Amino acid sequence: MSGVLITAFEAFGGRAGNVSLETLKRLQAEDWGEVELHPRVLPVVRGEAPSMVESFVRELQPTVVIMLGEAAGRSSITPERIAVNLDDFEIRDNRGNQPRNETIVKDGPPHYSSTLPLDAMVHRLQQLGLPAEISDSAGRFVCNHVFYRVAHYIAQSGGSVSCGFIHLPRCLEQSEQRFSTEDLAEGVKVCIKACLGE
Ligand code: PCA
Repeated sequence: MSGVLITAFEAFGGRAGNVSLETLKRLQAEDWGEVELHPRVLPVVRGEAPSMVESFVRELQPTVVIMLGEAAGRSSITPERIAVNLDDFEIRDNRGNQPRNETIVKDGPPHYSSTLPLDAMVHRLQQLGLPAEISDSAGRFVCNHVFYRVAHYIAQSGGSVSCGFIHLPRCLEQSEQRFSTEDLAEGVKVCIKACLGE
């Protein structure tokens, strides 16, 4: 059975909700058949969130790790290509941390690449009629931080886990965007299938 760890974030920056969390709840309610889906929610806190993902990976031994986050300014679903070794928070995280221009892992590589099948995911999203493109920047805030730390952990532990990050645009319920959380959940579902080669 294929184990998929999928994470979403709580609200941050004084906003009421987080589209990644609403999307995760919808995914959780679906029937996954042979796929063992492990949904988990993360605090928007540097350090704490990646440590949680690392312990989920140790505990659950998934074959795929997909982390979801909200990117308010975007209007398409954007699988991230890379995580960079830099924290430069323009706002505070939910514990008040605001590192500026700080390396995430001392002596770590400048970046890690997603090991998810990015082209296949974008193709399948577009087939569903959902705007999607690969993004070259996961930002410099908590999403990039978690992506970098988790990719580093997986690289260090020598495992073959596929790991990557998908930023979601805000949804219809939050803004004038045309996506509903149902659309976004459908989108993430095809991405999961692409990761599993289904
Ligand atoms: N988005 C933020 C952090 C949590 C989230 O959902 C980011 O893009 O870093």
